Amino acid sequence: PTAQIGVTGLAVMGSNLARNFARHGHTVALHNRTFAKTKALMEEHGHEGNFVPAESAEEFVASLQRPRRLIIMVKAGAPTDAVIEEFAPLLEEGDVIIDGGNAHFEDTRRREKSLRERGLHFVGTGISGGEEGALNGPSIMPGGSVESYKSLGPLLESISAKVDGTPCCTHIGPDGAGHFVKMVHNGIEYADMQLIAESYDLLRRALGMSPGQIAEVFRTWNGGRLESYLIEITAEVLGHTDAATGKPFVDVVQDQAEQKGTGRWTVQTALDLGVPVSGIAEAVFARSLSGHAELRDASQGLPGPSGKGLTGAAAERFADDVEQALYASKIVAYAQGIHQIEAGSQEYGWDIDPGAVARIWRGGCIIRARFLNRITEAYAKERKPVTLLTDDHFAEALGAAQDAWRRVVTTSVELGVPAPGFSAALAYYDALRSQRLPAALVQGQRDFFGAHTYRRVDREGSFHTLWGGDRDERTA
Ligand code: NBP
Repeated sequence: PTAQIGVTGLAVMGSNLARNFARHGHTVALHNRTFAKTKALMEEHGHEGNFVPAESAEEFVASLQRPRRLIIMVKAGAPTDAVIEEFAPLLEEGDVIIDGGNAHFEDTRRREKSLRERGLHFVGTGISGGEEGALNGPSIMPGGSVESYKSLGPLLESISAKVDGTPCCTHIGPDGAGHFVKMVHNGIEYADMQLIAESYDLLRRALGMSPGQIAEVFRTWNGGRLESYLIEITAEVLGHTDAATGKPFVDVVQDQAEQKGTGRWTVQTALDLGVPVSGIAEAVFARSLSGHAELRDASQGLPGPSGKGLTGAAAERFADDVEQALYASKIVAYAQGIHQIEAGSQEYGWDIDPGAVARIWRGGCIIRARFLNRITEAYAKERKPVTLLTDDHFAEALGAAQDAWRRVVTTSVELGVPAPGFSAALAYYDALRSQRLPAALVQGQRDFFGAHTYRRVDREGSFHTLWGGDRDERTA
């Protein structure tokens, strides 16, 4: 056998990963259910490196050096289980099956457990960066055992994106940790995109700027602390003119955002873990709201505010205000996502280092951004921050941004421009800084109607007030 790694599932992601491995000097075994795809890949790109095409599963497995490492890049869900079942019986103890698809981490936990019992390593791996990333360097988030990473890690690190010479790939933690972190990455991506979209909407509707002018604003922002892939492509999209109509591209696209489900998984999981990811949730809901055409049609006649737009000094500074609001809200989205990663890590015993996660998100993936360096620094400190918001750097940035952030939310409310991402982020910030929350009243209500009991600020124990009687307090 000559191949160091094998890829089965040669649609766009699998093909590009295989080519990426080959370009880095690895011999790559190729397999796909439909052999025509394998042949097509060989014809088009066979000259790029050392490939070993295989028609059958047996041939494919036989071409792999031991411990065998084979990456499955097929459609997530039942196809992944089918492929695992096809290959597992052909493998031997210590071999490593890698699932690079977008699997739910609970599926990954189940598969890992069952394959571990059969003496095989199973590595659920998050891969971000889309087709382009798969070919030129993605961000890679592998789960699975420490032992599997010893033989697999160097291969994955060699094809990953690099930032300052550091690979955007690290062992995240056991079993489903990699797919969990990829899921939260996508949740943060939803929030990031929503916040950028709200910034554009406010600049357009409050200041009357054209998409082309707003593209320029984003280009400027991309030269500063907001520098990131998403800001960069936003400027490109806003600056693009539709060839057929000559109109701004953004004006000819239907305003109904679609989703594949990883944002929804993030929020569902956060609900289960009891983690308040309000910014990510608003982003997911904003997409589903946009898709409800019937609600929006029926609501066209609803009255709006009398405010028209900004003028004078408020207009002058508004773009700068939005930049501040965007940066502050982005910090909140990442703080919430990291909280979820920490909660998942605790629940499942993964021991994930948030600083290392931020480090491998600096390149290759969709949310790659300059400010991720700051997150890595925050978690490299002797005393880890309880929340990203209270790390010195971020606390200072939030403090400096908050007046502008409040003005932006106020303006959105006054003009009737929805900004659920900005408002949710600000409400989260204010909730964390509040000494007392009205949750005390909620506890009183719960005790009143359901005898759910409450704890007191001044004494240990649980209490219940006899609301229907003499209102005496009892120890519960
Ligand atoms: P697809 O998700 O479109 O899957 C197509 C591949 O799955 C083909 O190779 C197909 O084989 C194979 N397949 C199917 Br469908 N059912 C099968 C079965 N029962 N047995 C064996 N093979 C089967 O490919 P993709 O877009 O390249 O994505 C691959 C994975 O990577 C997915 O999990 C996706 O969510 C994830 N991902 C995608 C992106 C992206 O940007 N596209 C980014 C990150 C992750 P055939 O040729 O014989 O039909």
